[in-house]
Amino acid sequence: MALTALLSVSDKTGILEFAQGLHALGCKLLSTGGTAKLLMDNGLPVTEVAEHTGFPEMMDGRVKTLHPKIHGGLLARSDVPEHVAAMQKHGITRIDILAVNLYPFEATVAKEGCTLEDAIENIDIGGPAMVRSAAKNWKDVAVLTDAAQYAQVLAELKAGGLQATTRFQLSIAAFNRIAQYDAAISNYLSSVQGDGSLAEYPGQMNSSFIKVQDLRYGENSHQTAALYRDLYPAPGSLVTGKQLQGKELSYNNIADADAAWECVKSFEAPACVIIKHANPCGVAVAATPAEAYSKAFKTDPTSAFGGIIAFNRPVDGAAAELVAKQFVEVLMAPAFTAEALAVFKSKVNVRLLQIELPAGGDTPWLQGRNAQDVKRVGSGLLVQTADNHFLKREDLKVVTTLKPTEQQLDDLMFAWNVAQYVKSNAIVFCGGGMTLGVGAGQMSRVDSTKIAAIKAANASLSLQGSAVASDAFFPFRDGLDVLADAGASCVIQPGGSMRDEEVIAAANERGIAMVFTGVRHFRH
Ligand code: 93A
Repeated sequence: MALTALLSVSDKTGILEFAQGLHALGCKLLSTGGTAKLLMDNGLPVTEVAEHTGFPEMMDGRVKTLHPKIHGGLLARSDVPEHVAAMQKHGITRIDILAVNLYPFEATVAKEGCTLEDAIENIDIGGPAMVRSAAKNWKDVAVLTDAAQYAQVLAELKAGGLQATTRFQLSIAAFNRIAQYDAAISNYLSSVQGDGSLAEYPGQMNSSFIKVQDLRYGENSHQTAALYRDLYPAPGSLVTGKQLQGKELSYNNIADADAAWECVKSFEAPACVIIKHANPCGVAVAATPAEAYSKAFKTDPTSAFGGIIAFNRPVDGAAAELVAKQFVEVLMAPAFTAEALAVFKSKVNVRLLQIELPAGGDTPWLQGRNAQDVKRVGSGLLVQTADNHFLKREDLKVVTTLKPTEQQLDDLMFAWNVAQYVKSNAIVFCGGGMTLGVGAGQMSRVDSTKIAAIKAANASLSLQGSAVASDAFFPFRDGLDVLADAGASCVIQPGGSMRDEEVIAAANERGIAMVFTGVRHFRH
């Protein structure tokens, strides 16, 4: 017997070709108003749902397919005699294939100036009802909720019929889609405040994530893990990246790659960032990626071994040659030239990750950034707006008698930028567009300062005349004394300590120029 397909789609992409394919296979086509019109205009024989049910579409289309002839046709089991008898008794025809995509709720609420009324009108009721009916009855019905599924279904039908596994996969995809859709509605509606504006945080935190891949294991080998992405990831974000070659990315690779990518994107000049254990162990800006890499590598060659390296410019042959001399876990960039790819061809284990950055925009550092940061705590969730504060020179307040020179200001701004991506307590010595010593993640600021100085000494880098950034204020003068002893000539820090006066006096005494930012960059 000929199959019956019901097509009801808001996004008409690919539907005509799909319907033509079904028609060529002898399928009977049922359709709702707008979809039916498109198919008829293109010469396909279509029965409108209204004609099929004997009820017109009504109430502005709110009631189109909510009818026993539709839901009976989707829910009846072919292996239950009572279901088959009920169909016969009530003149219900089986619907074998259902293609539905829903009213564009997510796109509607994403539009500037969307009113509550617009949003409500775009809540699809009949579509999800049909999708759920069909997905529940997957043994009898194939449900398509995405144009990307049309080709495979047609191909299998042509080859003699749909596989049961395909119908089951389609059912899972359908329930996933409905869950996302309902989450979007629930998140949106619970954010509407009394005055009609939207709250920054939804009253619900319904997640809309899609699994990207299972990972071999988590942070340690006894932990299982997987990577998920936002339903609509921001362009230029890590999860939009494409792995060009190399071993499978691990959990730690991905965590470090994210740290590297967020940091490198924050620079406007060609930059290179080398990350180990989520902290930068070398950051530099230069005229070319190759130069930036050489400088970044010099900060801490020992730690850079097996690092995650990110560039904010295409990696060319020269940069690739240099990087390939070391053991590298992951190399990421907006693009790789043919010469660069040739260099890594024989290094099959090196993971190359290409993440395209959207062109233009006044704020390239904001591209692909999350608006929110989320952290699990016990059975709870901490949510905050992401640390997207970027400092402008005019925001700086000079607090010492000695004023920083233009060159020192450049170095201080660079150091501050890096410090934002270093785990607290963060102390970063810089000079000439590169990091000279990084002290990260210590419980005391003075220890971070000592470690940063030790790191520079280990790499035989001079700290004489260097610029230092501290992610938060110095609670006492001891940290300042350590960095002055190491040779620093200027310091950037938030200020705001009870003992600011003591710290400023120490800077004056040690001949250091100091600026306050008024903001801090804790990162835990
Ligand atoms: O307004 S609804 O919630 N009520 C319905 O009964 C119904 N049936 C299908 N929305 C309904 N649909 C949706 O209409 C589908 O999910 C699809 O998005 C859209 C297709 O309408 P048309 O074919 O007229 O463009």
